[in-house]
Amino acid sequence: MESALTARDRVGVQDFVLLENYNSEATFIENLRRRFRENLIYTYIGSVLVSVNPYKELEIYSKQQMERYRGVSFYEISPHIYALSDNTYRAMKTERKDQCILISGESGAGKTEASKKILLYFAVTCPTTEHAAALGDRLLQSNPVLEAFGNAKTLRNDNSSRFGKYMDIQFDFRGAPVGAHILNYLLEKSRVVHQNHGERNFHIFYQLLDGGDDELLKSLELERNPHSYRYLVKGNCPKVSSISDKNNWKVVMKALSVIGFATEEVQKLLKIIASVLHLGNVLFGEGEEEETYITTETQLSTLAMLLGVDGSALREALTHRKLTARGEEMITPLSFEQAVSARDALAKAVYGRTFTWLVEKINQSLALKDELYHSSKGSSVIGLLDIYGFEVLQHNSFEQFCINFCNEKLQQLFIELTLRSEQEEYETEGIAWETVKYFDNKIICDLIEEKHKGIISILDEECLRPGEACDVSFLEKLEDSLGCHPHFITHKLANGKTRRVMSREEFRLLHYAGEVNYNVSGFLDKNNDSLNRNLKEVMCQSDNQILSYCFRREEVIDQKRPEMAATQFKHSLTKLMEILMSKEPSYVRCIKPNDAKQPGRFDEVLVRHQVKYLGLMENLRVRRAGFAYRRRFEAFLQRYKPLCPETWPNWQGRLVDGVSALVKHLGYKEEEYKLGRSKIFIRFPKTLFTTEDALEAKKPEIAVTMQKSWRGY
Ligand code: AD9
Ligand code: MG
Repeated sequence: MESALTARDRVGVQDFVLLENYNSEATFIENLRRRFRENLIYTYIGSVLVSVNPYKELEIYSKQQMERYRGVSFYEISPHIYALSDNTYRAMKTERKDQCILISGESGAGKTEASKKILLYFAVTCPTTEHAAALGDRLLQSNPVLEAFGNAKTLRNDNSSRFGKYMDIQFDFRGAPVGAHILNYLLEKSRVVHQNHGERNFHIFYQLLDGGDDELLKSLELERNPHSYRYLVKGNCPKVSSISDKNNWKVVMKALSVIGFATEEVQKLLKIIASVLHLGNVLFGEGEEEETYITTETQLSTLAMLLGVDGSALREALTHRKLTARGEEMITPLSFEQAVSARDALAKAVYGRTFTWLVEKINQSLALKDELYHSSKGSSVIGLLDIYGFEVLQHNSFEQFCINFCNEKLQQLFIELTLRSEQEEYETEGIAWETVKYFDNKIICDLIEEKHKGIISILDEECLRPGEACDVSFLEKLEDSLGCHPHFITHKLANGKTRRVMSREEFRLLHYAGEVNYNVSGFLDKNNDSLNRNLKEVMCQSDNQILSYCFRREEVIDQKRPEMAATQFKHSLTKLMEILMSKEPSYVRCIKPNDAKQPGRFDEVLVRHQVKYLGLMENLRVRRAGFAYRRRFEAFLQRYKPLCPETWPNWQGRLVDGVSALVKHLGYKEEEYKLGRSKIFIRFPKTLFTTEDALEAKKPEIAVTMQKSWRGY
């Protein structure tokens, strides 16, 4: 039999806190690599779960595996997403405290897969009532629907979530799920009209063309070939080998019906999807007087039919703008470029608002039903956050700016909550708190979000000067106001010279995770996210109820300017932080092992970068400050009691005295450990390993009860 020592050499340690040299990044990565090679994709840092995407199906997610993890304490068996799910669930049930699981990592690291595994674990293992089972079904079925409409193939992930998602699951006092609610964040709408090379539009478009039957396509006046639609082939990659659009179409249609969408509603939804495709094929020409007109009249009438609006009103709204100046309405023709951008703005608005409607509709189906209201009293909630990770692309724009801002906020929360819980634990255990040094990224959050002074405020101000401001003037304003900020850089050097490596259209932010250059081109437009008023007027008269719900009359009448995109996002993040702060957090940190989406490849440079920006070393330092290992007295005694004649086979006295007798017998030195109120704290991993090895040597003599071993190293 392999000894504990050689097993450790081969597969590393299952908790990074047990690394002797915990300050070394190289040791950290080596531990990850060893485990990855053995298909051990999960490792803890204390209670944080680090997960490396295996890019292959592992046989560790079966129902039997779920049973193995039920009710078992975190450290007794090998690390797993089920262990984290089960611990969260039990903490919610026993302590009656709301929990949340925060999943982070870069695109393709496995966040969405992790969140689906957690959901499945709850659906399978929670107590079932008829209602809970039906809710579990709807909950699971909401995934394929949201993925069809909100995910797309990108260069980094064939099924990349292009929106952030936070889901609350509500449990009754018996621990059965009784309701759920989803919040969605910032859908990447620009993808509807443009995709980079090698990327696709949202899955649903391709699913409809590939999977919809002839009759359906005919009624929507669609052709099967995606090449017929300009919006679908900007990235020149309508087919993806790993994806079966046809099968997924069936899955999505079934899911919609399980969730409770009526047939007519699905028809209306599909009309909207088809209308976006037709809208992309509306083309413009320029007359001799530079007036813009539509050259694709048949397309326009099909489009009007599908949108359920008046054709001539739509034509006019796509080529003219209505303005109110000094109480008078004026109609001015749009230039060719303006018409193209009005058309694209309409496509983005129609798709984006329909997506929001879809989430609301799913929420209605998952909502806590009135008749269950009483049984849910005193119940608790588990929240699940699957949100875009830090992004650094070749070309970073407004979307990356928002995504990375979101990650700064989450990092801030993480630092605050981890430190807080460490401190609280030391206090409740009556052990002196040793302060830890860490980088506080509040300075970067302020740089972005501070009122009047931050980047978002400056951006909003520029958006309020139509005609005068442009992307470049926005950059100049940033330079004027923030040029001296230690985390903000542009091409201008303090001595008046220019930094040659940066373009004149970029600003660089020194994020906690690394440096990112943002190109300001398009910032104002994307932040404005506006739709001409006459297009809104046409849309709110639609006879498609989904559209008339999405485009309200009040919006046209109300002249007040709606919040701009970045500010809206900032406010939704503030609310999200409040929600998360009020809950007990658990963390899943996902790592992508290579860029080729291949199993078995562990690219060290790529992994090192992620370890850095996920703040894992910092996390480990906080966790290791002072003590490497801590365990409740009863768990410690239960495991090691065979090593001491006084405690074996049973200790009858107080737990603390038993632990004390045990460690004295084992020869622990005073500086090696401390006894708190309910836990023992051990300073160095070496002490624990020596004890483990002694246990291993004694194993043949030990009763079967001890066999729930830690062989999961
Ligand atoms: V993005 O930010 O939405 O672009 P995610 O969500 O982090 O990204 P995702 O969960 O979609 O990544 O995982 C990407 C792909 O990796 C999946 O489609 C699977 O093919 C693969 N994957 C991820 N996790 C696992 C796993 N535990 N087992 C097997 C996995 N394959
Ligand atoms: Mg995802």
